[in-house]
Amino acid sequence: MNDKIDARPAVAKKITLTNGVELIVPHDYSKASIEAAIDFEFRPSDIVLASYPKSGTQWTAEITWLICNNADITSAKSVMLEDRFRQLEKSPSAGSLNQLDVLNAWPENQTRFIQTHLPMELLEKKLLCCPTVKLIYVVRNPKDTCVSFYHFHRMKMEYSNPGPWNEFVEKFVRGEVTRGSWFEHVRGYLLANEKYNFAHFVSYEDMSSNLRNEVIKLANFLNMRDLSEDQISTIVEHCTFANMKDNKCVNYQHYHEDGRYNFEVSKFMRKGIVGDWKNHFTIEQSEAFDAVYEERTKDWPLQLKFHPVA
Ligand code: PPS
Repeated sequence: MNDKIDARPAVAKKITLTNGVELIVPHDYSKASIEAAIDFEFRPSDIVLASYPKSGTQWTAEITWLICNNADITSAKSVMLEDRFRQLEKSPSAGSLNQLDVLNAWPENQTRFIQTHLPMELLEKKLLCCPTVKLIYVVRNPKDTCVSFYHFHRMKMEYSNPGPWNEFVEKFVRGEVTRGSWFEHVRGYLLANEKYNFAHFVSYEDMSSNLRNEVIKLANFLNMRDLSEDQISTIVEHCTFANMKDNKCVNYQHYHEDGRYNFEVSKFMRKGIVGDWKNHFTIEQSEAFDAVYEERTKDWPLQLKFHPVA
């Protein structure tokens, strides 16, 4: 690990919004950009992909974009995913465009693809104003999410220094990592969906075990039922981990080149597997995590099927 990473603060950046909600955000994100995102006016044709970080967001985004664009892999291989699927709350960095300006200037007759890690409590009001918005939520086994997030913290410069693994797991469980508690994030979307039935849930594990099936289910949700068998096969093939890992439009190699990520520490497309937690959690850590999981998910309207993982 180089000096630049070691110099990062160990504590994540916490902001308090005007409405009193506390959020933990990447160090380069501002209160102003989060508040602007919360006030964002959705359009009826928007597609919104929400997730806790490291749940398979970019994977689901690529699939969603291809489903809605006739499996156009030529464009998908030439235009960066972050330019096709805009992150709602991202603070404008030096020389880059404000995502909200780009989204607001989007032609009215074209679908906007919007990605967010904001909790549902901050989006609910505006989303409910636009009931035809297609909301997708991707969720992943929290132990694998935690492992992936740990390695992401190690290599992403705007994040806090994760410290050693055993400390990071404890911070993750307490919700003291960037973006806050996994439990609260998932719970918020599950409860809202229980109430309004407006979202399509997809799991990393289901995509890993049967990607074709998940592509078809997502296409049905998006009312894109006319995709041919060949187009579905094209999407499935294009979105394998092996292919996405080598695709410069989705693998964030350019962030490594401009210094935002350090791929010598860990890559964005790291392992892409289910169950890597077994290589990181001790038996004691795993049992402690399971106990917290049981407690924190008791009141959830639905028990997610990745738990427990064999
Ligand atoms: S982020 O930063 O929140 O947008 O990250 P996110 O995209 O949600 O999650 C990154 C993890 O997803 C893995 N990934 C994939 N796995 C399997 N197949 C495909 N095609 C794929 N694309 C991305 C990526 O490798 C990260 O997981 P880990 O476990 O770290 O490898």
